[in-house]
Amino acid sequence: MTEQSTGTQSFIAVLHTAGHKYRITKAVNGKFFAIPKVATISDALELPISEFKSLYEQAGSEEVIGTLTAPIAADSEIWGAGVTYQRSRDARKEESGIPDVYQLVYEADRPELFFKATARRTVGTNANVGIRADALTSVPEPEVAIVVNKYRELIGLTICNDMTSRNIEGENPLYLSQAKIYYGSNAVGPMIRPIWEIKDYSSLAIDAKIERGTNIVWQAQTSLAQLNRSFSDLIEYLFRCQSFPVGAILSTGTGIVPPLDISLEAGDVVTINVAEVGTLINQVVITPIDINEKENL
Ligand code: DO4
Ligand code: MG
Repeated sequence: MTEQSTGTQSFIAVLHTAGHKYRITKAVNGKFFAIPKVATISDALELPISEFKSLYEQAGSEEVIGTLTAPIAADSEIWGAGVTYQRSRDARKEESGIPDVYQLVYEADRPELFFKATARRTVGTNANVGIRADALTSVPEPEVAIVVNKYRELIGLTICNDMTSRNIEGENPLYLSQAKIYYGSNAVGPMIRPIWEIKDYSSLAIDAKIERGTNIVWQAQTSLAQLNRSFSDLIEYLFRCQSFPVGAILSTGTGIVPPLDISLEAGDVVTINVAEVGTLINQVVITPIDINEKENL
């Protein structure tokens, strides 16, 4: 029997084990099981979805023990899409000295796509995310991320916190890479919900908050119904003129952005919940250092 027919939820989870930094498993009821013939997310994303699903459904006999980490592999590429929600467009226009580019990209056929992270710059749930020591203002970007195999098939959904150094991007959009890519600038997880277990993802609720000590300093919500692009359109553009032999994770953009007077501080806790997908929780540190080398190796 499949999880769908029994109503039990399952997730694609990655564990840091004694022998493997990024071991793929199937999580059911708090336990993690080996998936036959598949050791990593990259192995899974090299297979057509029908083959991977069939192996995934066979998992359940060999339990794997380890610590939950980001649902990626050592060679994963994580990409971002930008200005895909009206709220993101408006926030960029407010913060930027050059607002027109955001209006133009929101309306254009071609989406904004950017390289976001490698495994080294990515953490999972309950790990630390970073704010740049040289940024004046930093914000979380709570996003639904799509996991796509090498055949452009959508395998599942996860959550991405596309951490952003707001004043650096605001000063000049050409500083985007510095605003978006640094140690600890990306959190993904906690796990991947297989797409075949989600009946209708078109309007999943997305909630986020920043806690500082015992106070909630910001919280907001949106839904995937507000996304101004389709997943298939984003995938089609991502795969134009390039291939992804071990698949890719594409974060689909933020629909909630804090007001200009809110900036992350060390010690803050960022929580992002996406219905049917899970809750990603990260504590904030100031990062001149390689978070993954310090904490997760
Ligand atoms: O244009 C800059 C990046 C936008 C972004 O990351 C988002 O809208 O989520
Ligand atoms: Mg973003």
